[in-house]
Amino acid sequence: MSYEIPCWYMRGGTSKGPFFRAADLPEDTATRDAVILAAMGSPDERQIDGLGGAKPLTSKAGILSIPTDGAADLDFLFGQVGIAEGKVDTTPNCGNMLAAALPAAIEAGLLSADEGTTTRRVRTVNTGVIAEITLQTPGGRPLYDGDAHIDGVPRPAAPVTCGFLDTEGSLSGALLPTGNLRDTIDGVEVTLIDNGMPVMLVNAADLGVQGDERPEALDADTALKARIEALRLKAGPLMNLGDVSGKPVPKITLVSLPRHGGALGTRTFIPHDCHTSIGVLGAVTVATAAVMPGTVAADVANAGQGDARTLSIEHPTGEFSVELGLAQGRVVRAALLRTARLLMRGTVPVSPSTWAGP
Ligand code: NQM
Repeated sequence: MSYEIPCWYMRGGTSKGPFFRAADLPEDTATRDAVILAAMGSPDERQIDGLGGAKPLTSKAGILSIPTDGAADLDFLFGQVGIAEGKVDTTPNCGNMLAAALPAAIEAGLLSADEGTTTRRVRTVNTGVIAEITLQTPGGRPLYDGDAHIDGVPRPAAPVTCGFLDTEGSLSGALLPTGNLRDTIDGVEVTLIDNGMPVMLVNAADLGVQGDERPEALDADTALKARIEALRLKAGPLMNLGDVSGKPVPKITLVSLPRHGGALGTRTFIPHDCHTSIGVLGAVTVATAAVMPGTVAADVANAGQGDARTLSIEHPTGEFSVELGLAQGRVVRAALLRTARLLMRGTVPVSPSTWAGP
């Protein structure tokens, strides 16, 4: 027996995946995950029998609902869908998929749009982080075509602006979970920080690389990847994340001097593959470290001055601009630009043996 689940397949920033309404999915978490895995074609390293794109950035899903506690206008539960692994991880945030959550909710009839522009508070249920998202909605419909360009997406599109407050310690409990601006793990100096995404920062030179290599070259360097994973496994418990061997956090960002006039150079592992750009809350966290003297990011960063700064984070396919607001030297606000697009709307047939249907 197979069931048809309504689905809105969206690009959000430099990621993409299906969005579902929570009410259309099984309530029980294990059964819900079995449905999502079946829809995505996991576990299978090619995801050949489903919607997944066989890479971490294209093996993601969003679940939408209207909160009843009034804390936000929309609840977005993010799922990082295992590729070869039959697991949906709802631990981390994803700021790229978040950029698509509001247009998806309007498409799905969960929320209505205002005339002209629509601003709503969207809560990422995974961590409780609330973002203020603004879309263009002429005629009360999400507009996708436009002139805004983000590196990592070939075509321009309508802007989606994302503002974050209160991202400190999203999963680690504190901005600096060890209380230190830098720690030493296996003789390597690292900064362990979480301003929306738990990240371990390492100077690329300390791992014997330049930090401007192509992602494919870094992915092919098995000795480097083994070293990074060994550091990450030790960083996990220090960041209050426990045993992270099967978890997608912390991410690892190799930092280096900027080469294109930006604030600093980055190569980010998520956590085993090198990102073709950088994640949204990953970029907010790296930018935050860059403005904090004493971190390994500050060593290489051109971090600017003042309480309102825009940091251009260089990455493999260009740059990511993060606007930071500081008060007494502390980052209290972050804002950035994304774009999103509806790629397909329809239904996805699934027949997980564990589900008796809607
Ligand atoms: O950091 C990739 C992405 C992400 C996550 C990852 C993200 C974020 O590019 O907020 O957006 O870090 O796995 O979508």
